[in-house]
Amino acid sequence: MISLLTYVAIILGIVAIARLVKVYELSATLKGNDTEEAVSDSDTKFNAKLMMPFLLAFFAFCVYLIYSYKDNLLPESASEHGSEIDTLFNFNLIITGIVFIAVNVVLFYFAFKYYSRKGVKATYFAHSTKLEMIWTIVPAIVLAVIIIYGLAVWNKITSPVDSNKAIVMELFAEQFKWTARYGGSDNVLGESNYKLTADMNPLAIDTTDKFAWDDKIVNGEFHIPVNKIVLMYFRSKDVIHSAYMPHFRAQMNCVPGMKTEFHFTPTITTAEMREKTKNPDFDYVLLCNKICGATHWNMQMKIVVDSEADYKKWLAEQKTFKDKSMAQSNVETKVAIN
Ligand SMILES: [Cu+2]
Repeated sequence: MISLLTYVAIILGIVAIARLVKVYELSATLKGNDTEEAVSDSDTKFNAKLMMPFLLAFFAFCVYLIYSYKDNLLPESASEHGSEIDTLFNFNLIITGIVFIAVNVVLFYFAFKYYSRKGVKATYFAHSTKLEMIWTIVPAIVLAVIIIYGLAVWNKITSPVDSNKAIVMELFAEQFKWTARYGGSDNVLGESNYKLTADMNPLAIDTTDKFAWDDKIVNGEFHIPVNKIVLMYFRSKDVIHSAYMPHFRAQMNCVPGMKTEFHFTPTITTAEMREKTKNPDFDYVLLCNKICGATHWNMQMKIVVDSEADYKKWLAEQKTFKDKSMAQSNVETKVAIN
């Protein structure tokens, strides 16, 4: 594929140089004010005729691109609200697609149809109220529909959720990794304050807050149960990151010094999705979608969607914040003694 593109680029480069030489010759002739000689009728006609094959080749290339990259598209959405996002996306794609096709057809067809002919003058008018009304009002209506529909979907998806009915957790972003924290047995996240950030306390958790003691902190991968609302809070240690979970059609900025939130309900377990995609290695993934530094590209964490029983089993195996800090302080004490 790359080699084919290289050949195409070389051929286009040669064509471009040939045209530049021609332009140089034409401008030399024009300097002698001999315009009739410079642009011959047959030249204009030839260029006009090229417009239609170019248009067809251009659309064929677009279709080829869509076909060859279709495997990189996301599988069906794995969250409750995801289908609404997909419908909204497709609605926008259809509208912009219609405009894209119409504009290009008209652009090249008119250039072909109305090429310069000797003795034929173009109609000239300086102003047309009717025309200006059409090209102002029609796009205004279409844009209003797109924006109002988009806002309605967004308001529905982000409407507040009862935290008692949800699994409360947090995603903590830093250059260049993610850490997940769960509310623990009380399902409440302990308070945090960026001023408490320390080597021993990288998540800046308030250790005096009892709600924090049973919090579970996990790295590498995190699990969520299927068909349960997951209420996620987001924080960042350093710069703005963006928590992006493409399969759940979910994304939220992680901003230093403040908490953001998003909630969604996963509907397909990892095992089910592996069957659906016929890919035994399929995994849901959390990515950073804001260029945040040198290894931003690799800032990711695996997400596992489990049955509720499996999720509970996994969570029970994770150490609590208190256990972890006790273990940590024991190590510190031993080091001090030695
Ligand atoms: Cu990042």
